[in-house]
Amino acid sequence: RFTPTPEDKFTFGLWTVGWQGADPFGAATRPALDPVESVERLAALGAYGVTFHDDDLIPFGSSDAERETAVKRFREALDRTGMKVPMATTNLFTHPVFKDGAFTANDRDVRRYALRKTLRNIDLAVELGATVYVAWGGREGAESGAAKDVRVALDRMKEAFDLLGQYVTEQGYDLRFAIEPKPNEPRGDILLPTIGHALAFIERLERPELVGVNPETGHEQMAGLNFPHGIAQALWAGKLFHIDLNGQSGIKYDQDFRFGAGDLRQAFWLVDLLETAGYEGPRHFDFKPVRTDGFDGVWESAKNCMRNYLVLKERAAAFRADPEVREALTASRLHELALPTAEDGLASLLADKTAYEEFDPAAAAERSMAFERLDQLALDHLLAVR
Ligand code: GLT
Ligand code: MN
Ligand code: MN
Ligand code: MN
Repeated sequence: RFTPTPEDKFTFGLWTVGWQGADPFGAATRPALDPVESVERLAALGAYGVTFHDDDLIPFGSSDAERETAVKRFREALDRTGMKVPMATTNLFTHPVFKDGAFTANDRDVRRYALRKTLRNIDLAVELGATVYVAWGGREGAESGAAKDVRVALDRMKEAFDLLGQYVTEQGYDLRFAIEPKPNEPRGDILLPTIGHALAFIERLERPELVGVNPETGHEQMAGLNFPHGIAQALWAGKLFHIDLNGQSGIKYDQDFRFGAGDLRQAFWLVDLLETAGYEGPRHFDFKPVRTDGFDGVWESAKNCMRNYLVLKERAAAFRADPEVREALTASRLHELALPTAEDGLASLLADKTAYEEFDPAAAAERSMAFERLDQLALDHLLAVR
């Protein structure tokens, strides 16, 4: 029970279990992990696959020979374990060259370099079987007002995604892009800070059908937003191409806790949503094992990201199956929300005296929505006391 299998489609970034614990105030607390060991251990824990930044696999500045060896060892580990690589991404934030951004750096040479670095890794991503390419613009932003002309920077951002879209189209690649929003950190303010900003941006692109979002739990919550609501809108727009699951407690620095830590109620509603909405992509964990722990804590937290997802999946299913919940949903008129408001058409709405002239707002205002009972039923199921 609560033991994952590859069918659950759990995936992890190499950079998650591989995080060495360096933060702005302290040095690394753990040694580097060999990507091959990560693949093997995650496979043994029941994961479906791994994801990577170019630099996670091939250290920045590697020679062509070193690159070949790293890719070969990685590919052998994948073949041995049956692990998949559904997604890959580019590191456009660690090297100092990206201190003012990548696709929107003021320095044009840096922008051209960032595009080439990305295109190079797209080839590798496709070779390894990825169908989603994530773009987290962590350094695309500013700390002060005049430093970035945001409208012009968005032109450059659009230019970058248009070129990337042209590239995968011309190459005939089966690869779509997923923009990962974040409001701040490491920049004072980051461009495309929320799911909503990203969705609006995507519609301005040359090939909007190739671009969706990769929202991260904690990133929306850093902005005080309701993550399941954001995910629901991304699903509604047909744009949930990928997802980063982790834990966050309120509006503060990016905590990147394991999934299930942080805001547990939002995690419950999120799993309920993903499992009922027919989301079929990987359940990807992007967390940082706490730097207080050794590798025991790394593998323990990786295991528990998956365990917590499965526990919440069971709890959410129990909630949905409970006859009292169904009754409560009816009392709260959820079925009525599902009815079109004016399927009879505008003319008929205008002619309908019961809709306005004869409508009694005072009487309608008196009907209780009965949300309290419904929410307590959810909490009881979440706490497994029903
Ligand atoms: C980085 C960031 C994550 C992004 C990754 C993709 S890397 O760790 O904090 O949220 O998803 O570039
Ligand atoms: Mn994060
Ligand atoms: Mn992320
Ligand atoms: Mn992160």
